[in-house]
Amino acid sequence: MGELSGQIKVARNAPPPHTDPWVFWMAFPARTSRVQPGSLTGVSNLKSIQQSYKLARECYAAIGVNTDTVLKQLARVPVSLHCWQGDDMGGFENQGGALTGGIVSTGNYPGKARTPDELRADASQALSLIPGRHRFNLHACYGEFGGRKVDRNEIEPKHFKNWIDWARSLGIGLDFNPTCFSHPKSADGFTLSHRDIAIRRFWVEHCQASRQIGAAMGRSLGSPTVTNVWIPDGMKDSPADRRGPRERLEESLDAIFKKHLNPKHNLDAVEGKLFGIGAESYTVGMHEFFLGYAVKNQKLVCLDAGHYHPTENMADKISSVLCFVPEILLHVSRGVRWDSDHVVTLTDELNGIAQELVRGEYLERTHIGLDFFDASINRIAAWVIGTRNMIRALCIAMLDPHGRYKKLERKGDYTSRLALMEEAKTLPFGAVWDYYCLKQGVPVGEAWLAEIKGYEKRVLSKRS
Ligand code: RNT
Ligand code: ZN
Repeated sequence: MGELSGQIKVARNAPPPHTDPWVFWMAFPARTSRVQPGSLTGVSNLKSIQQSYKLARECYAAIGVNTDTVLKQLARVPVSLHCWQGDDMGGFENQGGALTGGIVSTGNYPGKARTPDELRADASQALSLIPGRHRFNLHACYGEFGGRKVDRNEIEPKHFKNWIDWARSLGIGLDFNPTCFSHPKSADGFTLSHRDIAIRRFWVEHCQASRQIGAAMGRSLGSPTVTNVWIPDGMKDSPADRRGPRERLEESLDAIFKKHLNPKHNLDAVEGKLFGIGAESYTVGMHEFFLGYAVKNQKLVCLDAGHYHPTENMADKISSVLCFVPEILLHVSRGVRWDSDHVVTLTDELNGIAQELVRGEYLERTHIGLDFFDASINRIAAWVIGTRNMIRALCIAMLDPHGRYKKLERKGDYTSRLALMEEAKTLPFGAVWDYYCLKQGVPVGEAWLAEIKGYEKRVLSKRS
């Protein structure tokens, strides 16, 4: 009994105690107005949610899991929503550049955010439908440059002032990324590993400026910004020289990270990849390269769930990598055939990631972010579906009686371990999840969709 208590460590970048959503719930009951008894139908009915939760709580208590404790822990895990789902990675440089770098967003669903204010409004709408307190992840090309041409190596914290003010008003943290693509100086497919030293220097300066912006964000919001470097560098066909670009990349990264920044403000992450569209034969910054770099320099490794061979299990990498680096960043994503960026759904892969974070007690060393692009459906709904699934998977993993599995494993009773793991797959976690949404003041079950449809009618449909 009580095996779970004390097992789940909360994320280091969790909101400060005064923003504990359970206190928030008491202080701002108005936020719950969308979830009034009688205003919803079917499973969303308040009374049935409470009754179902009561039964589920008893069921979990019988196997030593305290659901109330789980929900408190769950509320302390932030997920960073990626800005680029809101506008297909367009950004606001207003220079008419197309998305390049071997990544692509397909679809033309109407209502895409065209301005920073629209994107903030859309993101606020998404956040209001997601239980808990989360974060927002910006790319450098989402700065506000007042109609001026500010090149990537000239960006400054002031260009992100409105984003910082917005984040502060919501009580959330920000994360950041240099944008080393969709730019004339990345047109031939190389940036930090370019053979031309002037181009390399340009991208080094861009990444240095990005770290400063990350630090400014972290300092003003009181929560470290994770600044993640990903580059598209690679070749469509087999290179003659695989070594040169990699050695140049290491040199560029050393220059970028030379300046020490306070980790309370900025944390550096590096993200490797398997291949990109148009760069199928050679990726300079492949996983082994960036893993090695991160271990050597004690940086965060960013693991993107769509960046490995399809039969590789990203979840299994977590406990390996965390033997050697202090913390990790996750880009939770879903690969489908050639694409690495479908909306996150509640798959075995996703549950596997959540299980590893919970069972390995890695939440306080992990920064969970999302990375998918879908322009074929309502973009705000894509955020909500993907983020709710990430949190739902964490909820399921926290409810799992993994302490019992570990005991059985230590005794060598693999039969019981397998039997219990299978039984757990049909435990009533749905009732706990619904109750969590209710307590957090966000729509229960499918009720969030009506909010999105209303917003689409009121706001998105008016955009050309
Ligand atoms: C690309 C990487 C990277 C990007 C974002 C936009 O394959 O996953 O994280 O998706 O920086
Ligand atoms: Zn990614």
